[in-house]
Amino acid sequence: MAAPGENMRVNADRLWDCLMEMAKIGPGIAGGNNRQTLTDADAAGRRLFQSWCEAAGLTMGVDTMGNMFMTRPGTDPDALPVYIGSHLDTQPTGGKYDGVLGVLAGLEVVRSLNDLNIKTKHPIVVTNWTNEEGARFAPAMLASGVFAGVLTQDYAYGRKDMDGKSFGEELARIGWVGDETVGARKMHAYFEYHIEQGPILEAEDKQIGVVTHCQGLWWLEFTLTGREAHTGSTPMTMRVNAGLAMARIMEMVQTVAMENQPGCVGGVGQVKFSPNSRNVLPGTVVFTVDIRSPDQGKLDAMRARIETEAADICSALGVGCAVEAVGHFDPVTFDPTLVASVRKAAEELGYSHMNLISGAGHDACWTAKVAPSTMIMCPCVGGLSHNEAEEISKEWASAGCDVLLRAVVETAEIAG
Ligand code: HGY
Ligand code: MN
Ligand code: MN
Repeated sequence: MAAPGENMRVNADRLWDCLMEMAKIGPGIAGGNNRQTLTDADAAGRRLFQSWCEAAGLTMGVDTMGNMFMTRPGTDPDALPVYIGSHLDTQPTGGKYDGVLGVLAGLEVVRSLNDLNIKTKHPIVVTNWTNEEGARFAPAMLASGVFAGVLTQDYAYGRKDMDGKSFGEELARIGWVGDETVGARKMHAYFEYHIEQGPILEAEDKQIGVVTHCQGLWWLEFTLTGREAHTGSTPMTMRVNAGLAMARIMEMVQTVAMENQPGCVGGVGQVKFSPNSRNVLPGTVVFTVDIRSPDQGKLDAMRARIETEAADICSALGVGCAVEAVGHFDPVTFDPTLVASVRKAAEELGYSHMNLISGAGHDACWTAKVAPSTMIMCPCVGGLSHNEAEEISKEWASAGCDVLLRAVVETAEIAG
């Protein structure tokens, strides 16, 4: 006879329907989502998630960073909870699954345990981390970084978006400043299920990514100071062209990353020209260089070289150059015991799988500093993410959720 929970599976249709329902909140213009953190759309998504969780018998706790913790009690009140988390906020032109899959898969795990009437020794807590994306308020993984004690709440509250609004003001405005002290919660373990956001699993025809590591990251915010001048009447020899300096720095970043292959990436996703008028040479150019590598030495060497060569580029053009690291985490090694539990679950379920290093950053990178943590990944079509065309299949979504269910139950221990 099968042991309790031995052939557990989640309800694939219920998970998929929830994903599609959540995708209606903060819709994009091309089938994806624009549910940026601390917007009214984010608040609406939070309320929907809360209603689903409370209908599943979970109780909500919220900390002063707006992190949402939805608890299913265990049989041993002294046992630390097993957390399942990710994020409901999206990029401005985000997909329907980045982050959302992990949060709603956590809810599906709880719903499936309720259906099976399975109790666990350790409580289970489904988590929505505030501002994982870092699109509106840099850096990424802001609230989980405060939770892990890496960033201060004062720093986080003071972060400003492009319109000058602060994180603290916006969190209060949407009414999600909780009463729990951020970071006070202790975890037995943390699982995060996420789409790969890269091409490997699909190319290798694997259903499950057993994530062993996550590459490290630097976000270097450059502020270049040129001289505003007429783009027509100013002779080329008289220009102090911060826009040209930016272009040369971006080209240099590309060169540095390509010279450090394999395993390094570098690029720029956001640039702000001031005054940003088509016939005025920019007085100020602000942009963020995003570099990443699983190799600590290569990552730090790239940073040093980019900062040095950027200063030389600016000096040659008479452009002022200031740089501030606005985001960073070292390469992460996930907990070997939890990684093994994920791999075992995939094998028992008969799902094809492979080890994977996460190219994108995740809240698990910060929880790994305070608790045993690991990740599970599913493929995404063409490896595309941070694009409204981001797509997965219902089968991929539920296979990873089956693995999550099994690994979480093994870690939370079925109560007799
Ligand atoms: O930037 C990242 O890797 C994540 O998507 N926030
Ligand atoms: Mn994400
Ligand atoms: Mn993302």
